Amino acid sequence: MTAEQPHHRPELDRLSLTGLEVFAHHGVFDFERENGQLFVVDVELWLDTAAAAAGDDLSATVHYGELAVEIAAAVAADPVDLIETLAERVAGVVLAHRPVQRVRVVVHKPDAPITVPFGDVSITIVRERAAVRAESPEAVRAVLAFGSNLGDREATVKAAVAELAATPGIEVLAVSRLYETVAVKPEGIDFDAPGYLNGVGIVSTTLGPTALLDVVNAVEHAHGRVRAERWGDRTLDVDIVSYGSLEIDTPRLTLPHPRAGIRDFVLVPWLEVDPDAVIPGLGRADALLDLIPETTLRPYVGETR
Ligand code: A4P
Ligand code: MG
Repeated sequence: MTAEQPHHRPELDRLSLTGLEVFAHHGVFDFERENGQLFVVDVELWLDTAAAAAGDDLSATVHYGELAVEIAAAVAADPVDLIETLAERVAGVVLAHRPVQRVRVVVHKPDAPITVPFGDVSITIVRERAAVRAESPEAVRAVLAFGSNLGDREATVKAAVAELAATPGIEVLAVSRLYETVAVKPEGIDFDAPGYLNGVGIVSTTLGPTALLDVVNAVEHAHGRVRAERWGDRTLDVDIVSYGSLEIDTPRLTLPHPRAGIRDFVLVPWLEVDPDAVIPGLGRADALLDLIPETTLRPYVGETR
């Protein structure tokens, strides 16, 4: 079935420019409009630099010095209420450069008027050149697993789903309920660790598998995910359970996810939204679930205090 076949787009190169500081007057409050504050912008550009490298030709790539000046000018321009709006503006400036196929923009507002102590607040968006989307022939069905055991777990997972749904090239087809689950650590089940909320989403995507991983990593990052220890506590984990019928094992990406078939916290929510779910190469999810001896998971009914 063609819809299940991944399209093989060559991997693009990446150029990044981070920590660009601009003083500007964005915000919803009058004092923000009057006084102004610091905005910090990171951009990551996906483009093919082979031609530029072959000819040592600056015109075939993006001049990062000029780009920095353009972004700074765009950020300093007309004040807007939201960092979301600002991020869109920056993405537009970057995509105006022909060689850029895709861009990730992060806008930080480190001095935002928040009444409790905080480290940073930022928005991350990923935008593609329209032609790239149009060129992508087929949409592929992918299954994503969400997990969170730190912070406001429910809000984080819901925000992650919304961010994925808002990403060009991703359409969210179904989302399971959330399940309360006990943390699995390399040593086994850990009742002392904070409990997880787990859920599964089914998406249709025109992004290639690595591009999809880039997006889910960006969403994790935007929710303060830090990677300290294996299977450590986390604000947000988004794994790609499967991508069409693709089976690959590369340093960054293994598909299907190697442990999906032994995890009730993946199989149960997945079966809820797709009773005929199949793990490529492994078989039906319901049969795999039957092999798991006991389960501690239960549907999440909201915080009990
Ligand atoms: N990576 C390779 N393949 C994939 C894929 N299919 N999807 C790479 C996503 N990422 C993939 O992942 C480590 C690296 O795996 C990434 O850099 C990516 O390039 P990570 O998210 O940084 O770390 P992780 O989540 O700790 O690793 P992993 O291997 O995804 O762990 P698991 O097996 O998913 O376990 N207990 C409960 N109750 N609920 C949970 O959700 N999750 C884990 C994580 C442990 N215990 C849990 C839960
Ligand atoms: Mg993970």
